[in-house]
Amino acid sequence: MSQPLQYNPPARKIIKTTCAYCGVGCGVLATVDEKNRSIQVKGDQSHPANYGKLCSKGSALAETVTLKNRLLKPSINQQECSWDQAINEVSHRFTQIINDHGPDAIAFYGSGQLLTEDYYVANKLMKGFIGSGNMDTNSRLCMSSTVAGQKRAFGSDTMPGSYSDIERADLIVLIGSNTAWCHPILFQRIRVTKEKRPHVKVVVIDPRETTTCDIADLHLPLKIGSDVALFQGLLHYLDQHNHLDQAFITEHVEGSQESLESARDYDIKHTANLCNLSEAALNQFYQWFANTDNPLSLYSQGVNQSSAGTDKVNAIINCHLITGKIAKPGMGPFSLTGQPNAMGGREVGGLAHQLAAHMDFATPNDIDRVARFWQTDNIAQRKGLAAVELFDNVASGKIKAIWIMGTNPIVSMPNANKVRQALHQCEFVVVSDCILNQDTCAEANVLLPAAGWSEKDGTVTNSERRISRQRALLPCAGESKPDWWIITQIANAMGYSEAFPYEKPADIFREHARLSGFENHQEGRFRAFNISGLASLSDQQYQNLLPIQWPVLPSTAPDDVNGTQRAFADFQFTTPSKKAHCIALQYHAPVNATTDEFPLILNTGRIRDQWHTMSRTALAPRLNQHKPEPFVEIHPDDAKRYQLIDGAIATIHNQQAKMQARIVVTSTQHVGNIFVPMHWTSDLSNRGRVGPLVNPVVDPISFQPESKSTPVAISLYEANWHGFILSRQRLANAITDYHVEVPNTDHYRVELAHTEAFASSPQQWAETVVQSLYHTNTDITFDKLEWQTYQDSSQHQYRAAVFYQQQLEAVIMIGPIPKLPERDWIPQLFSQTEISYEERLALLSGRPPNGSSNVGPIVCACFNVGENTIIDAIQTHSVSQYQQVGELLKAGTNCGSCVPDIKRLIKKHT
Ligand SMILES: Nc1nc2c(c(=O)[nH]1)N[C@H]1C(S)=C(S)[C@@H](COP(=O)(O)OP(=O)(O)OC[C@H]3O[C@@H](n4cnc5c(=O)[nH]c(N)nc54)[C@H](O)[C@@H]3O)O[C@H]1N2
Ligand SMILES: Nc1nc2c(c(=O)[nH]1)N[C@H]1C(S)=C(S)[C@@H](COP(=O)(O)OP(=O)(O)OC[C@H]3O[C@@H](n4cnc5c(=O)[nH]c(N)nc54)[C@H](O)[C@@H]3O)O[C@H]1N2
Ligand code: SF4
Ligand SMILES: [Mo]
Repeated sequence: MSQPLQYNPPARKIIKTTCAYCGVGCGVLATVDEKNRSIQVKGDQSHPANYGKLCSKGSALAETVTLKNRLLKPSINQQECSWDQAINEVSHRFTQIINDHGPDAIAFYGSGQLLTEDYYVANKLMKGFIGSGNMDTNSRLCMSSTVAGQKRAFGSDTMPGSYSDIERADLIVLIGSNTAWCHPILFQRIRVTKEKRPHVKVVVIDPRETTTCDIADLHLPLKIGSDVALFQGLLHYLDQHNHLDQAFITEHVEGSQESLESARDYDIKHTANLCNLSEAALNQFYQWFANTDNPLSLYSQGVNQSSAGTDKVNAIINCHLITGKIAKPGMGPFSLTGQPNAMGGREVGGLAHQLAAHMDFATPNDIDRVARFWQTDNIAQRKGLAAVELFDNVASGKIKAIWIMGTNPIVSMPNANKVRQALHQCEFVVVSDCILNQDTCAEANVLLPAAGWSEKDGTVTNSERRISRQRALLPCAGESKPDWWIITQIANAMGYSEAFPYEKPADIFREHARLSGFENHQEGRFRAFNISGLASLSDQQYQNLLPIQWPVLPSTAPDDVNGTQRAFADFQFTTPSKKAHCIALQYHAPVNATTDEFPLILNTGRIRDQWHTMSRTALAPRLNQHKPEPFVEIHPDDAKRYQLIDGAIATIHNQQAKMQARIVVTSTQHVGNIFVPMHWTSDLSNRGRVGPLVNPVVDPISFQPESKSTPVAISLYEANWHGFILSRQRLANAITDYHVEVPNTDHYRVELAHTEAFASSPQQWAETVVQSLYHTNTDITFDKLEWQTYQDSSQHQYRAAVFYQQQLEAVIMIGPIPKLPERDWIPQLFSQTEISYEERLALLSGRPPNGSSNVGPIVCACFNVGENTIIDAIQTHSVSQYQQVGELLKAGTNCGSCVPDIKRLIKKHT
């Protein structure tokens, strides 16, 4: 078995790479200390995505490069094994299942977090050699509506614009995008643009009043799912008020008549009604769009994750086509991609209906073309199953083996308990991941340790079609290996070694680049995805590749380091006629409506400092403090209706499942909607996973799930008691009905609530808990711990502080209602070698000692500045600008992700 040629970090230990997280694709400058296996990061000033800035997640990357929770060795049925054994087992079982049941009995489920090279090899193995279309990816849950919409409009999945359009636009429309939290560096670019050019207008179209609204001139809190109506209304308005660009339409657009016809009923009154918006607000937006030469429409999951996702995408594109406001500087529809390589995965054909290099099963001759390029006679002849159907087929037993790479479907798929059950009963499950206790790993027969960010080497493509290098900074942890290597080994073991001769990522990249140019520009058609200009990069040139935007044609590369800033700049679209397509559309409400039994719509999404299923961001203590617990946001009217109290716990349920989350009463929510973040897993919260509730309804064209609209019911969770524990040792298991863990630097915090009363007393319960913490600890035994307790039986209050010698080991506080003593001042005590008399008293009284204050929930993750500290500064110094808070406390001066929060506090407290 050949070993992967590892990228050797150069002697100079500052290495340029790309951030591990979102599709902004920021350049990172890493200073590497290989001896101590640690890095420091800062933004790469030369990278055109971020020009030196990083958001809160990017800034904390160094804290995630830890061996804690790492998956370090391969295993078969929980028994550690060698790589040879693991590879033999996988290839043997796959081959056996293919022989017995045919290739469609096997599936791969990949991820936009794989590098392009990993993804290319996985897709080639499944579609080209195993001979089934069953390779799909979590991009199905993320980008597939955009893929389908762009394909309908432009003939290919190609986003025309560039980030530099942000600085050139005069109207920026953010549709279904919480840019401030999910694409923070682009949000900062928008903010700066607005500061420099104050006439620039920003419109936010989102049912929630998100942090992104901080810079909005207009917020349209539309009814969930009604974007098609809103943009059909705009199309009709543009038509009625003579804003069509007839010359552009005649030359470059097909289908405009049918499209305008389909919008005829959407006058402002009717549209306002469908969207639950005021006519005046709609009119304002329509006027701005009509009268601005360069509007830029950035959109994300509020658009894609819908049963009308593809139509929403086309509804937006239609308005740009009909006015000719597209493929020119500062304007156009602009899909924001989610994952670091959401775009790269589509380039290699990671979705089940795609083949490779923007070729697919439906386009005549593509199958034959790719087969000739790959030199295979076993290529799949038809598309495979899309994610939801794919897991349904795992559940029904039609798919007997599945290989999951770089994604956590037990948390992120809709109806996620069904996915867990499906994997549980599946004959053979292989999981490649870097994290040990990720939910999906628990269902694996074979667990393969993948190299992670900081160890991997390859390329990713960001939202603006820019290919950047991700470079290895550190050696692979333990026995982990890069994904491309793992897949190549399995391909070889299955007998396909001639087609998988790769020794390093550059070999794969060159082949991928060659395929993109293979028989491109034939039969009167061309494929926009063409990077054949990079097909002959030497290893050294690949190593040094600068961020570059596709297409990259042989005539331009590799000398032209910028590639193509604007796709379709000559208005030659990738359709047979070279014209773009307007699509005739009709608005449909989300598939499942509310009922008396399930009267609320559940909307789901992201928070500022966590990344998806938290496997990596939760490793960085400072990222766990902004929103430490799963929560549900609900409008005050609904809270009243359902008798919910801010700060208490709610139970949310529907016919599929039930979950619990902390209640946040806020008028930023629409009446009738609730919002729950997608992030919490079984590992950190026993009842905080929202995926099990999400309905598995999909868009009929893109098959993307409707993750933003599920009917549910809500009620108050009436716990017998509430509590929290802060402890130096980690609790092994959930000990109460409601249990959420918040990892921190030198201790763990667990928030608790329980349905039953204590069997005997809180003291006895607390002793049992602490005993379990020190059960396996050899240095400290339970009997050596010193206890201080306070109990008020009449008030049902209990507080305990546990010490070993002079150090704090644990704090436990219990009460009958959710409101418990403040705890934000306690963490610092864990770093002290001694706890003073005052501090001991304070712990028992549940109040910070005199003179020290409770900092409140952390707002600025970079400098650990709490809400109370900021409010105090605002009031003491009569602060009116967020920059003043920066001068006083440093808050907001590093990554800037908390600036909207600071501005809100200023607004509220001056
Ligand atoms: N902090 C952080 N950043 C991330 C990620 C992360 O996990 N954490 N993940 C990355 C990934 S993979 C992705 S895909 C992106 C997602 O980035 P976004 O799409 O910005 O994030 P979401 O929070 O999923 O959803 C965006 C908004 O859509 C709104 N919405 C819901 N329904 C509708 C609707 O019908 N119409 C409209 N117009 N809006 C609606 C929601 O209220 C929500 O505020 O973020 C990326 N960036
Ligand atoms: N309810 C609801 N559900 C959603 C969404 C929503 O808005 N609401 N959004 C959807 C969207 S847009 C997305 S993108 C998905 C994301 O959902 P997932 O993809 O399931 O989430 P992650 O936590 O990013 O999972 C990535 C896994 O890959 C591992 N990993 C990281 N790097 C590597 C690597 O290099 N190789 C390998 N083999 N493994 C690696 C990580 O440890 C982690 O376990 O969730 C979707 N689900
Ligand atoms: S915006 Fe933040 S998470 Fe996204 S790539 Fe940049 S630093 Fe990383
Ligand atoms: Mo995503």
